[in-house]
Amino acid sequence: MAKENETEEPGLLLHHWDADGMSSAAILLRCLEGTYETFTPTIGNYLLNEEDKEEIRKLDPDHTIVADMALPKDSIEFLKGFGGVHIFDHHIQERHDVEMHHNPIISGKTPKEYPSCSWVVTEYLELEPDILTILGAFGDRETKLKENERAMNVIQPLMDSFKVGFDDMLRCVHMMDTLHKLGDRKSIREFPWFLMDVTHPNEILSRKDLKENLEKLEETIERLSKRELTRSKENLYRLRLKTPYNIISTVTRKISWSRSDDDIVMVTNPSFHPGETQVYIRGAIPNSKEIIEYVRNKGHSAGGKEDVVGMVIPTEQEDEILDEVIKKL
Ligand SMILES: [Mn+2]
Repeated sequence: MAKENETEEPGLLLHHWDADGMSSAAILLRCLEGTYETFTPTIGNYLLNEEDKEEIRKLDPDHTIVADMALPKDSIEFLKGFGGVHIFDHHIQERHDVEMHHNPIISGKTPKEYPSCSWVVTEYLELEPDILTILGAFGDRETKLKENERAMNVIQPLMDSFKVGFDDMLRCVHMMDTLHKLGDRKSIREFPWFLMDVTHPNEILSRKDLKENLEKLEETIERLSKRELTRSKENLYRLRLKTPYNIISTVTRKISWSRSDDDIVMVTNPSFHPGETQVYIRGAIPNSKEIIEYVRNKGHSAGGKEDVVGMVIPTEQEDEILDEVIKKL
């Protein structure tokens, strides 16, 4: 991979906007030769939209490396139009027809063995696990890492050598993840360049800007979760936010956890992306699968689990879609 980029055009290093994506990109930057442009898609979109594509066309990359993002086929086809595509990932996804698609999870390995993309990249490059390797894992797994003995056997000695604890590492990734929660895409793209020189967690913990971000977000989440809900059905409670921050999942979880298990909480926010409404539903959802399918069949992004559904729908169709969703609740 090192000698590949011998032309004038930079390579494109496209990474997820979260702590794992930024850490994986930083590991790659340490090893790549030639010039690279870091890029993250529009926050919240697991695909390349027209704006993203326009920017990539302007960059006209020689080739692309994708880290920690399961992009759909048409986005990958778009990238292939510029040159070779190499993918490092750990999400469940279809195997793409590209130069290289390295994803141990689709080859049958378990998330316990590969808790993050940073883990995948570290192993692929035959590096010793270090601060960046474990930052990615903390970002994606948080406290669940404690149950992963295999991963902890790598993480614990590193934390000991840094003289930091589990909570300090968690704080690092929470600080890093403030960037996407605040929608600060520019800083996300710059962060791997800072991260690639980091050797100790204190270099992250001491970043004043990230500390301030964290305080601002915590204060906002606290305030919004205390807002009065409207009751729109038997056990369905709703809240409409108008926040430029990507915090709907945290706010919904906080409200839901403070209420009875029989309640359903639906939170909407039309102010993160203009024209799009984020929707989060949490609690005693009788049929989350059916709701996800309904929204996907309408051509919109939706996902979730038994007790949580998240979606992004056009604001102009919000009432129509949510009326149908509510009928199913
Ligand atoms: Mn990841």
